[in-house]
Amino acid sequence: MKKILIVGSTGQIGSELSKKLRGIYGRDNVVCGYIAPPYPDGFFEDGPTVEIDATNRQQIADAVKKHKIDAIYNMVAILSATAEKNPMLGWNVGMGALLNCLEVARELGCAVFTPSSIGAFGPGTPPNPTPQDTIQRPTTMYGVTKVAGELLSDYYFSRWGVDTRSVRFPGLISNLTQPGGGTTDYAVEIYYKAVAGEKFVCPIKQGTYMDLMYMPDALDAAVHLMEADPAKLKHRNSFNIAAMSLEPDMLYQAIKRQIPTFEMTYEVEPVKQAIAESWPDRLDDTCARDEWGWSPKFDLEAMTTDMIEVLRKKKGER
Ligand code: AKB
Repeated sequence: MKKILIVGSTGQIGSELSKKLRGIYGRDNVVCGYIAPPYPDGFFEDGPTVEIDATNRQQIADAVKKHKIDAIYNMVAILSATAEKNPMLGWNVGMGALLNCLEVARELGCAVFTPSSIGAFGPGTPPNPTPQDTIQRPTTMYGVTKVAGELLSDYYFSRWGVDTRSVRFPGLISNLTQPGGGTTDYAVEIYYKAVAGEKFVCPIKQGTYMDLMYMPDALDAAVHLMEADPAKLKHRNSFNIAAMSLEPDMLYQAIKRQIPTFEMTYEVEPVKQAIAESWPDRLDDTCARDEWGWSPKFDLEAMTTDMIEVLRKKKGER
């Protein structure tokens, strides 16, 4: 059975990915790397864990050797709005973690999955639809690290034969661990506010379209790509994947259909708005569909129903 190390396993994606991978590969075959609290509920009881600062290569190498790891999922990132406030942090953490994972993978023979993002595109990119292979001149530090990361991962594949694979995630909507410091975080917060019976103040202007995706589809994408037949992959780092192209009012109306008392107003945050406007409206994911069978399950209505149900249950438990 495959043995997996998740670096950055307590964040928005990592906390759900660990459960998904343990369900597929077995509890003891997925080792969760962590650096600092908060930890998801049951984190230390649900399976093996290891303290790892991803900017410390030796700590990653030690964990890979100790647990005989075959594949590293590198989920470490400083999201777009935070990286814009502290660009050096964004670069050092994003690139430091990736380079360390790639070097350890090269030396010890592991595969590496690293998410890229819609943030890897910029204002010069065709926005609708954004082709798989196109102009990538992002204007954010987050985007710069994502483009550099895609290139570096392809370099490690072509130069050293390291099995590197990646998808460009849209803004992810989820209900286990909240994101922090992202431009698309509004699309998660809106659900928390609606279920709490509170008004939501949206930081993104009405009419600003971005790709969004429900977490179960994002996790499926990572697993399917990592399980794909390498002979069928013409691309590697990184695949466009898409599920929904939405603007804030569409989310608001979808929630309002289920919670009619819900209210939203706008108070645009200029940094987030500028980032959002520099990103595509809708990615073309034909290559992912053709090369490894990508196909999302959740649309806006299905996601909204599920989000509200899960968040209501969580609220009831408290
Ligand atoms: C962000 O908003 O920074 C992330 C992303 C789209 O990569 N959610």
